[in-house]
Amino acid sequence: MKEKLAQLKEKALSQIMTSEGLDRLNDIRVAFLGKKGELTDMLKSLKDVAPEERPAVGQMVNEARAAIEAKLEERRQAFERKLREEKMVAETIDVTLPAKKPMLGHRHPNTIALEEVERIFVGMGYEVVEGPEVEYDYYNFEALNIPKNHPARDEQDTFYVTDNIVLRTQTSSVQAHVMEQGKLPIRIIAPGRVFRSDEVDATHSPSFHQIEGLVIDKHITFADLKGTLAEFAKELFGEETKVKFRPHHFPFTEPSAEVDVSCFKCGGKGCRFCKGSGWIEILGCGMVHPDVLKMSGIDPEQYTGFAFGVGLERIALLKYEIDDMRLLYENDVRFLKQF
Ligand code: 2NL
Repeated sequence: MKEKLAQLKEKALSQIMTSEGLDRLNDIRVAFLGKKGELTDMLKSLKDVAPEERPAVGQMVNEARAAIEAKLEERRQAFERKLREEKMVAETIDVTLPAKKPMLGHRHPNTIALEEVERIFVGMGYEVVEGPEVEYDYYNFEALNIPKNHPARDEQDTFYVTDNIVLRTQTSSVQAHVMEQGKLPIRIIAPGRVFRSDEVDATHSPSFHQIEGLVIDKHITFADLKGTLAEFAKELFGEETKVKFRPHHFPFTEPSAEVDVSCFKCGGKGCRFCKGSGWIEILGCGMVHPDVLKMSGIDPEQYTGFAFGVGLERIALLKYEIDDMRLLYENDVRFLKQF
């Protein structure tokens, strides 16, 4: 019996020492110490041992049990330590790695250009006003001296919603509302989306953006218009920029002009950018037509004013040297993230 006990103990200890994994360790515990385990069996057969030897053999069984349990515990702790270490290695974080940069959005070139133009005019005391994109024919055309059958209506191929409602072709419609409200003087810019039934190409789109300006007060002259736009051009394109006013015609202004700025690439000498001329066209303007003032209830004998209209996309394309307007609408991140 003693012999068998010693063998059993050795067998258990060696199995424990060579076991791999916590599951296997538990199997060994059940095989030796469980209800039907080998050591438990041996404890049951203690009754066959001579009574005088029972205490000594019983003590040996207990010692064997204690030794096996101690070894199981030792092995279990070793496994757990190993698992913990493996986990630590696997989960190591290299705190010296450069952090992932969060993706940052960019302002659209149109937005940058708009904010720049707004900054300039707000700095000169203008207010920014907005109005609806869907507009009555009256505010888009009639109030601006463009009656039905006027050829200007064909130039600005209009999207009609109904017979007398259109998608605005210019933000003058917003300014027509402000004039009609009758609070004078007026010093505003009206930026916004406008619509014209144009085919898409490098310089045209059926929907683009315009910024119009309007000043109405007593004693406003063409000199005020020239000074204002000269200052605007300098702020937008640089202190060296010169402006040139060429006679033009718009139905809503008289006299009217188109304005060129000296090429900010070559300074006016002529280059690829200004197509050799040294000048770049940027806007249209003029003195508000007396009939336009009258139509809004403003007395042209007392008040005069000037107005101008500039294409936002045109400014953005020029300032950021973009050669195709379509890039502004495609929202390709590779393009947008350059600004
Ligand atoms: C252009 C020309 C222009 C105006 C817009 C205007 C507005 C009112 C009264 C009179 Cl309420 N005129 N706007 C005047 C001259 C030119 O725009 O070529 N824009 C891109």
